[in-house]
Amino acid sequence: MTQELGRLEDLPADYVQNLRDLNLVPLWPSLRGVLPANIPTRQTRPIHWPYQSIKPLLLKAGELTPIEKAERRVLVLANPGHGLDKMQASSAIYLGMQLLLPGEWAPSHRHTPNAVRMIVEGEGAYTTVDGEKCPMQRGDLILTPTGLWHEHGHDGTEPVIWLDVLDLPLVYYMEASYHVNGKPQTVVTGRGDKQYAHGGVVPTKVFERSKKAYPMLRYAWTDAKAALQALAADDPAIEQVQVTYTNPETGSDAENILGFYALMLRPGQSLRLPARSPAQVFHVIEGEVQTHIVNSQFHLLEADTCCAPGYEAVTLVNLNSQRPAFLFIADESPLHRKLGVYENRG
Ligand code: 1HN
Repeated sequence: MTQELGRLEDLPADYVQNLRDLNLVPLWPSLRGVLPANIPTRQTRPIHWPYQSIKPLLLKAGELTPIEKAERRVLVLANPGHGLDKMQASSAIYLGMQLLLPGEWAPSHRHTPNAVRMIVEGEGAYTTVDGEKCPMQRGDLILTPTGLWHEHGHDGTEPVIWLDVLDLPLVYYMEASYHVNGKPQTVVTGRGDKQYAHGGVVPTKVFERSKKAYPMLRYAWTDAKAALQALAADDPAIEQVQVTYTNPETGSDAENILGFYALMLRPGQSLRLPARSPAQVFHVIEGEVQTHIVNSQFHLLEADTCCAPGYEAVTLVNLNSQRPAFLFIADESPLHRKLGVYENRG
């Protein structure tokens, strides 16, 4: 049993004040708070953000705020457990839905937090990252890792919307978050997503390593989906039909702090993900999925997003008995593994 510890109120007020005047604090009244028994306190609540409620408000933002006044026109998917003003989905994950209208341009900048974009809707936009002009199509994942220049443009005719995922809350907490503005980039030849599109056969320079820390910046949905379908067809016994977005030269996670995955649920499949320490985000690329997270059940439609706190099992159910469902997942696993706090509790 955990021993009850002395409270602040048990101490003489003048003693506590003496301590405070010297910038000193007694540990024992707060010890259980910062180090609770058996399982951490989590501010991250299970939250569902339905796309159909975000989209009209995002389009309205397009009318209310010109891109020049926004730089990035984003509605942040904030978790009330952390306080909406903190703009965090979990302790390390930031989520936002971004709108770019035809003809608009979001100027070049770079920053310390790592970002990725998952394209939700629309054709004709592109993002230029480190000189590589990456077309944005539904379901594509595009990286803008720490320090790389990036800007967005749109030559199409319809609004384009994407989901931004950043490790901003963590980098901000570290007092390491800042940006630098730049000039429009010169587009270079040679695109990592073309060179590394086929995982088993990669450019021979792999053995000497390119000078790029992030050799592949765009992961086409057509490739990720084909990989999932091939995996499912190859072995009907695989329960978790999932791929990890990796750095094709090192085989490690695509970015340093957050992990990114695509998951296929077979028609009608119910999949239980074990309770692991990292928090997670689920975003539906195709299909309809029911999620069970702690005491919440969410019915996710296409383009819906939800989050789950760490240390909790999650059950995902494909509600369609004829067709597979496809999810994009972001989590804090690379961070937890690097820091040595990663746990799988089953
Ligand atoms: C950012 O640079 C982008 O480049 C989107 O599109 C969202 C949220 C916080 C900080 C920087 C972008 C962002 C961001």
